[in-house]
Amino acid sequence: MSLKRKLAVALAAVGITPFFVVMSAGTASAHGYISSPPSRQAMCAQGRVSNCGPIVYEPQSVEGPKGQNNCHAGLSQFAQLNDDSRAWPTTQVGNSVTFNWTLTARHSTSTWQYFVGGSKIAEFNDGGRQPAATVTHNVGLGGRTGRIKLLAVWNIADTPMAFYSCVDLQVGSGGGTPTTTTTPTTTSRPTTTTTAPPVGGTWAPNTAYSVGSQVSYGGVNYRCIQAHTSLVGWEPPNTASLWQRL
Ligand SMILES: [Cu+2]
Repeated sequence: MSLKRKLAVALAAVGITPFFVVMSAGTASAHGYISSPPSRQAMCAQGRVSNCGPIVYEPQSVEGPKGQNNCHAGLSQFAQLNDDSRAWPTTQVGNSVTFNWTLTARHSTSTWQYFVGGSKIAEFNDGGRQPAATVTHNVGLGGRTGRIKLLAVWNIADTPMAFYSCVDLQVGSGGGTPTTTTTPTTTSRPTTTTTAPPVGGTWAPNTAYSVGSQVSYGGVNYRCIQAHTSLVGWEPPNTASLWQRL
């Protein structure tokens, strides 16, 4: 083998390495969902809606083939998300809404789409770029009022798949920012939506916490004030609506 040939082989090997790194990152089970205003899967994960099934453990996993017009990506295990007969809580908003996505895997993205009643009301084209861990879009609701179910779709650039989030909104007049109204309050909320017993010890993600559970985080003790299943990013110092500092 000539020196030139050896060099070519070596370069090819180097070139393959990052390819495998990218592939292994792509197999992560974590993806993304709309965290505020709370999507249906966020409502379930936070314990604000009960009897949701396994979505409470992985609100970021509503993934299915592109082009669907439903809330559960066609996945039978998440069928509850598509059940409009459930009493999904709404978030009061004005005619312009800021949607926040929490991405636990930053897949390269073609488009973000927003639908109401089957009509596309907004689209953002990322041109295949990799998004940040949080993504924010401002979407006008086109003068719609009253209760609406909005479907948001995250279309992945390098797979045939998309992620689906439905958000139930109560659209009032007068605009304003919705962020203050999405903060969970302590009034009139079911407090026994998870079955896990109180958990002591150190805070951990992907754990069901019930009201009254006590944890420590960063050397500080906290008490759970709203039942939820924890996620990375929901550490007690970041979630005053879930944890009260003791
Ligand atoms: Cu993913």
